[in-house]
Amino acid sequence: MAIEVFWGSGSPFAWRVLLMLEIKRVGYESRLIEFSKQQHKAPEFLALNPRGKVPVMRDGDYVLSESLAIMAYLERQFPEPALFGRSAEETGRIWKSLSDGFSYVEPLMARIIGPVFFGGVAEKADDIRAAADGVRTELGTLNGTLGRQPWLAGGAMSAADIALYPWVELLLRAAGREAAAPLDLGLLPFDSRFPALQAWRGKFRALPGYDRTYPPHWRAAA
Ligand SMILES: N[C@@H](CCC(=O)N[C@@H](CS)C(=O)NCC(=O)O)C(=O)O
Repeated sequence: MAIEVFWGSGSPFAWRVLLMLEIKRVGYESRLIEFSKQQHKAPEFLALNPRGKVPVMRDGDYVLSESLAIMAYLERQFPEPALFGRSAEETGRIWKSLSDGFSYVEPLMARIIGPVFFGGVAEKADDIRAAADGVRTELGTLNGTLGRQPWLAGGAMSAADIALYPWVELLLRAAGREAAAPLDLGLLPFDSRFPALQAWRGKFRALPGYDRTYPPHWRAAA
């Protein structure tokens, strides 16, 4: 029985897991959970993850939630290509970058993405602008890193790239929304402001299997 992945369209956490599976060329059964139908709060899903969040992975009798935990599991089950490093130094650099992402970069991005997609832009405008200042600084740092080396943690794509990539896409989707226009987030045009990050996005889009990971409702709305 193939690994099953329960995911939601546009969830950056779920997108990481799909990318990891595609990059490792692991076959999997896609179980798309529809948030609009509250499928993530249905008893069958809560039995897999009582928090009612995607992603969830099921491999035989083994069920796991939390995107980074699933990525770590997949790395042990399917070691090639190595995405958490081959040496202590590489592993340290990858976890440093992952930790920068979930500790500092992603929470700032979430303060922009949340109100743009779910409402409250006018009330939260000051906080969004403050978050955007921080995001620009963080993206500038990442852009500098990617100007010196091909991937966030060195010469090879790693879990650090895979974990951050969906957040960048989600941020840019939010930045392009009409609701974000009055905020002047200073993120667009992305390719001239952050050219190395733009080139890095292009490498993701060129991955075999990338299309299968792309949020279906984004495509439908395009
Ligand atoms: N820390 C979790 C976060 C998962 C998460 O927040 N998933 C969101 C989608 S982006 C979700 O399922 N939200 C539904 C809800 O909370 O009701 C992970 O890394 O997997």
